[in-house]
Amino acid sequence: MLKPSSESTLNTEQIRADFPILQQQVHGKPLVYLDNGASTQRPIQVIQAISDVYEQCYSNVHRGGHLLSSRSTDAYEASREAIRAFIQAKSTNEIIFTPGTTFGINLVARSWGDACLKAGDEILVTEMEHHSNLIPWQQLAQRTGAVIKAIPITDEGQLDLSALPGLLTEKTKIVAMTAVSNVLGTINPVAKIVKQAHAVGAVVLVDAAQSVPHEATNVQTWDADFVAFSAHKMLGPSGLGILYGKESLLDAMPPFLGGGSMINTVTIDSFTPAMLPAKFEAGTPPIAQAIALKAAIDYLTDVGMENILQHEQNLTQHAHQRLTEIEGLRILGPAPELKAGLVSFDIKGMNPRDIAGILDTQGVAVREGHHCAIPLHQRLGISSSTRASFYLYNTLEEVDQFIEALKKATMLLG
Ligand code: 7TS
Repeated sequence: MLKPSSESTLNTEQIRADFPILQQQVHGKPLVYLDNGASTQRPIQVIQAISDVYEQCYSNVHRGGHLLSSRSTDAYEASREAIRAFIQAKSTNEIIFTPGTTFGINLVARSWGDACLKAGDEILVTEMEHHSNLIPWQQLAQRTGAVIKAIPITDEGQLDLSALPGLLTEKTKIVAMTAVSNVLGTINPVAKIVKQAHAVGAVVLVDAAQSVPHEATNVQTWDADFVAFSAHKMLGPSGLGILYGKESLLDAMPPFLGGGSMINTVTIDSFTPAMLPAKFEAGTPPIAQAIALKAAIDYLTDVGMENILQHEQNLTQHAHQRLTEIEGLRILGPAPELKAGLVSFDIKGMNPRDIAGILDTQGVAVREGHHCAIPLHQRLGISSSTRASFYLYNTLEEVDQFIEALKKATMLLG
């Protein structure tokens, strides 16, 4: 086991000063925000970027022949380039603005899936998927007659890769997997699975909602075909996500939604689609959100993604160690060094809703429930759990406050 590091890799005091929302008290206690897996907070730089858009350059993009429209369009495209560089994609044609991870996955299931799947084909998911990376594939299977299979997990909460050779066959057309589990925190070996999937001719979609915000991402090293993530989980605005797709695949796919901006030519009864990426951006996009995401990316890049992951793992390790002080508590998922920054747990005989309610009275915000991963909870033998999820602004002291509040909760509920 690694030793908990008391020396943070990050200057959290300086970072926290950038987050106005963290300065408040809730229920008379300093806010300890540990619900970052659901959505993170925004630094003043991102809030300022949003208000700058509306005060200085807001207009629709790619439309008007006037100055504000070209300013908005330039900023919108500059953000696309910042995202390309952040995830190391080859081209901005591979970066599609969407409303979120869920939308991006549905786009692929509809556009790629309807065109490429037929009855008897197989879709391979994992037992640790968020419903966003399950239901679109179930709907696709209903439409096409394809069959869904799942990579099982081990009792330690990792993917059981020994099952992979038996599951991956020439029938497998797509593997849809999460890079990091939103419940277990497990960091999955994406590149390894992509390699094996490609060997049988399957494409791979990576749900990166919980990984892009927490670790450096290189879509080319992964060699993934599609990668979806959300801005609101990485200091960015809500209502915005990114779908990365390899250019050759996106080029061959039919548009998902029809409307303005996604066409090249139109007659009364036909159209030809626009080139990438416009083909997949029908209608007025989330303009201010997309522009402001660049400020979030600049912030994360300045801090350094390696430093962020290291910091989160220090917090997770400290939380793991201190959680052992609580009787009847079971941590879900593997050892801290195998996880991104979160810890979910179950306490024998106690309802997560009651635990989270008491933590809230102590100023500690956590999430409870099935976390949109019902099949995973069934595999774990429970119906719900409590989750503390960390980000760059959390501190070891906050982990201690969380543990003290949890002890209070167990005393009251015990
Ligand atoms: N995939 C994973 C792995 C997620 O954790 C989430 C959101 C999504 C997809 C969906 O993202 P959206 O932005 O489209 O909603 N996860 C959570 C969570 O764990 N708690 O609240 C939302």
